Amino acid sequence: MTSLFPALADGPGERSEMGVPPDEVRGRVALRFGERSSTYGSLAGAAGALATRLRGAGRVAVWATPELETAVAVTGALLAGVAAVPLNPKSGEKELAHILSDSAPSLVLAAPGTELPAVFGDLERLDVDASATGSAPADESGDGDPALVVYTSGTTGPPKGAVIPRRALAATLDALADAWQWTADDVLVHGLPLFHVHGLVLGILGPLRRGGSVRHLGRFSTEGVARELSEGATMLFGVPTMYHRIAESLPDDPELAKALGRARLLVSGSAALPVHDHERIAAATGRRVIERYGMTETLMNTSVRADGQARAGTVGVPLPGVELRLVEEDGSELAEYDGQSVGEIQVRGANLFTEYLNRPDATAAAFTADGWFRTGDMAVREPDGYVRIVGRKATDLIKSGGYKIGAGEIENALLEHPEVREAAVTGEPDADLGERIVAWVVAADPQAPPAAEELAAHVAGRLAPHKRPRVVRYLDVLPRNDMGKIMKRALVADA
Ligand code: MCA
Ligand code: AMP
Repeated sequence: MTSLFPALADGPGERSEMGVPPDEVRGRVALRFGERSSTYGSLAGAAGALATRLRGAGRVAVWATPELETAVAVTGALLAGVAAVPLNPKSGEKELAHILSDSAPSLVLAAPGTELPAVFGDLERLDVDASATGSAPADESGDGDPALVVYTSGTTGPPKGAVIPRRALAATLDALADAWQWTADDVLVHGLPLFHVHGLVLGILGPLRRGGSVRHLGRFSTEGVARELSEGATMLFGVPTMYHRIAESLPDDPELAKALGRARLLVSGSAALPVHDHERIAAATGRRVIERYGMTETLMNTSVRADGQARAGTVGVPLPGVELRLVEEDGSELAEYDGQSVGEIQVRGANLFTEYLNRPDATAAAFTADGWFRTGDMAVREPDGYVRIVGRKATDLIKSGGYKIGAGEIENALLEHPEVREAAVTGEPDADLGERIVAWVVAADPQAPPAAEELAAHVAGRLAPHKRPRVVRYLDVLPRNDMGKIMKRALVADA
């Protein structure tokens, strides 16, 4: 297929697809992480050198710290035609062991000096040299070849690896360029993690595909956002928790309001942006946050367009190349655009993943016979085609801080604690996180139940800190139906 990154195109006299002479492109800053940055020229050299080394390496894991090396590692793998598996550097042992055995990488790429946990065993480690120089080998990969394997939680069991082909990256990023009028002149700021689609695909690969620039904050802060938007950044990507924190800071921070007012585009995604935060930001800055809706398995499906109307509570219209329909429980398609008829969102298009790695059963269950992907998200359509998400089919999926978390995964981890006899996990509304994880626990010894902090640390250490329960409620017994199944709705109602 044609290059994923025309601005990295190498070779004498070759002109990039943007029609700009390579010399001019090569001197342009592609990536900035704090004090460190990389031009297109130096990125081409570092990623090219890495690609030469990786050629034929099968799959490679990337220890996805929020640093320059992670961007170089993923770019190098893509130039080599090798699939990258981004890993959360805060993953606990159990989660990491699962991902490593499931994805079977041939080596792990990491920034020099970062320590890797023991669970990597004797897997070969390759330090990424962000100042190396080399040329990438000729790109022979096909558009259906895997580009990324991104792990995502389901309702039960351990996370599944969504295999994302190269064509999906190109399709989704080009559709967003159309919707957002996203060009090489844009400078993006974000502080998202680099092991998920939002921060990695949209936030790093997006600017690189456009020939534009990204400034990563290392970690999100309203100060960092204000600084970068005052110093030339044009776009901000964030999850609703980040926009909530911005909305909270705005009354006392006129500089932040001024900086946001200058932005060309403020984009929110990964979960629903509450109307209250949307309105507070609009009132203080004069700018409306636009929402886009996506999923690890589908990349981006819909968005409010840059030239469209940003309406709080809606995620805009299907992106170019994405077919979207609403379907009733019995599988029949809803024809209504009435803002009322609720159906499950199903999508089809070049933006989709190909399969869950090693999980043909789960892959088959995710698609209809005619190739539509079942998102599990419930929505209505407004008369003008805008999609409004109203809920989710599965109550056992929790969205906290923009992270998708399966209740079953946390229940299993809690049950491995010796002082826990029974456990159930639910999500409840949280102004900051959208939903917070609540653990309902029956202690082995009701007189001496394990402390909430201990259970949180237990889950954080095994799975990941963002999966830890924020609240623990102790019960003598869990409510169960006649079949013995835990009645989670009764738990939530009792809270
Ligand atoms: C706290 N910490 C702990 C413990 N408690 N560590 C170990 N054990 C504990 N018991 C540490 C954490 O590691 C972290 O460390 C710090 O305390 C704070 O953690 P946390 O409470 O999780 O952070 P937060 O401040 O609540 O995080 C809010 C956040 C974050 C920054 C908004 O939730 C976030 O980055 N969300 C982005 C999610 C995302 O990118 N989703 C995209 C997937 P330290 O201080 O070192 O950090 S969805 C997607 O990709 C689709 C396609 C889409 O549509 O976008
Ligand atoms: P993930 O599986 O982590 O990629 O998360 C995908 C899920 O995030 C989707 O299925 C939606 O439930 C949710 N999501 C993403 N963007 C939005 C949005 N703008 N509004 C509401 N929900 C969203």
